[in-house]
Amino acid sequence: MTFLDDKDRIFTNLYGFQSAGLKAAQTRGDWDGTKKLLAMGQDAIIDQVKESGLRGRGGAGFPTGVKWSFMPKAPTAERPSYLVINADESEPGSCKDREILRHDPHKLIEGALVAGFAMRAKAAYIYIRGEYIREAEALQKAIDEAYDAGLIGKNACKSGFDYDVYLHRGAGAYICGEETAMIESLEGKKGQPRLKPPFPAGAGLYGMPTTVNNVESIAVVPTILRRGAAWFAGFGRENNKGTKLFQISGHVQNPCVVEEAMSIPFRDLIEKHCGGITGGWDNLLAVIPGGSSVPLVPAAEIMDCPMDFDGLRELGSGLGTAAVIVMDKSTDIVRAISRISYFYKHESCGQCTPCREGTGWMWRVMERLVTGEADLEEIDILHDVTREVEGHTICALGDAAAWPIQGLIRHFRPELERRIRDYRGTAQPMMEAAE
Ligand code: L3W
Ligand code: SF4
Repeated sequence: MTFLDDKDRIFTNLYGFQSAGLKAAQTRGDWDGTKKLLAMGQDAIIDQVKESGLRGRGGAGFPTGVKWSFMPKAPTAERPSYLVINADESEPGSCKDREILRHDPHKLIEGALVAGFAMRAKAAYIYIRGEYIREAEALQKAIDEAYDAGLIGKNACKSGFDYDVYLHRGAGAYICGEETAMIESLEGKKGQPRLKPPFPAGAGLYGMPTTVNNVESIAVVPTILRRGAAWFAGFGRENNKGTKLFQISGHVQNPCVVEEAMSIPFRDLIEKHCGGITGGWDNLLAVIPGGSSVPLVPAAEIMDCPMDFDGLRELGSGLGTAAVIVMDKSTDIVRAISRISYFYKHESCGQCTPCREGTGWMWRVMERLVTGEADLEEIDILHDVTREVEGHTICALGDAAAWPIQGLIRHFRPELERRIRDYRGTAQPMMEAAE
């Protein structure tokens, strides 16, 4: 395995060793010749992004250049286009966008300009999660600097293109990270997902053509254009290209956020950047590789898995946001998944029945499994309920609530059965203790 060299890192201030301010960002190469990038023209920029193989970094992995190409070629004053940047990073385990917002905000703002220009947008709205207070301050400071320097706003970078960037703070609802709920929230309404289609590219913010992209997806674009699509596509493998921010938490020696080549095998990622598993490799139990929405993968299966969209999909899981949650053998895996169930029950917006009722139902059975109070047959009933929720809801939160439980049943059924046999009544219900 070849690891990513420092010279190939896009996020050169990820750890905040230097200032996040404009001057320091410029010494790192940001805003260098942006006018020339824009002079490539809209279609050429979109083609480069397509050729780079960049896929959305917010969880779904939709090809970024293809998404941009859905936007109208000739928006009008009555029907302008918008770019919405999803900085509502709320997926348990995810904390990569936070580092960009804190330490490399100019990469995001420059990316917002270039992406907005390419899709012929009038403005960008960056929707940041309410809890990211310092990050919002850092980002607003960088936006103000960019306006003062003439990099955005009227005649941005002296390109003749007028472009505004607005920062909008959320109020703590996970569901506002879903793109259409985010759009509703931006419009001043309660953040609840819309039915798709229509996709935002057809009818998004204020009913206008809109693209919603993740922070990382936008922030890498100026570097891709400067260094070339082929350079970016040189990392990873077919269909899974580029560099990627991995966020590794849990039972590793050094939890961290790190930029690596896509498709790095799990074992190499952890050895190189995290100093291994606590208690050694034999102590690894399971990994949730893409944030709390994706099913866990048992230790033996993930060791040599390429950490990318296809590699993890083949294991019945997913790359998601690349939030890698590592669990060693000290983990009560049933309790861990029950806690995730509680999260989805709490965050369900409640507008569709399978999710509103199903998330509560699934969590209550999970709690009975934690304490061993459940009957054996409830394992299959629980699995049936997850199948009824999955794919039958307006947005992906229903799937996200169902998949972790399906993963638990698939890989840890003997443990569930053992608890029911041996454990009945000996553990405290977790949420009663927590609330
Ligand atoms: C036009 C078409 N546009 C698809 C667009 C669509 C969206 C993108 C992907 O969920 C997942 C979710 C989480 N014409 C289109 C089209 N599009 N077909 O492509 O769409 P979709 O529906 O596949 O995904 P989504 O609704 O955006 C995102 C999962 O990511 N997740 C991560 C969550 C992460 C956070 C965070 O903290 N950052 O919340 C982890 O697994 O569960 O499955 O733009 O409009 N024909
Ligand atoms: Fe709301 Fe859940 Fe339906 Fe999504 S799936 S719209 S969160 S009720």
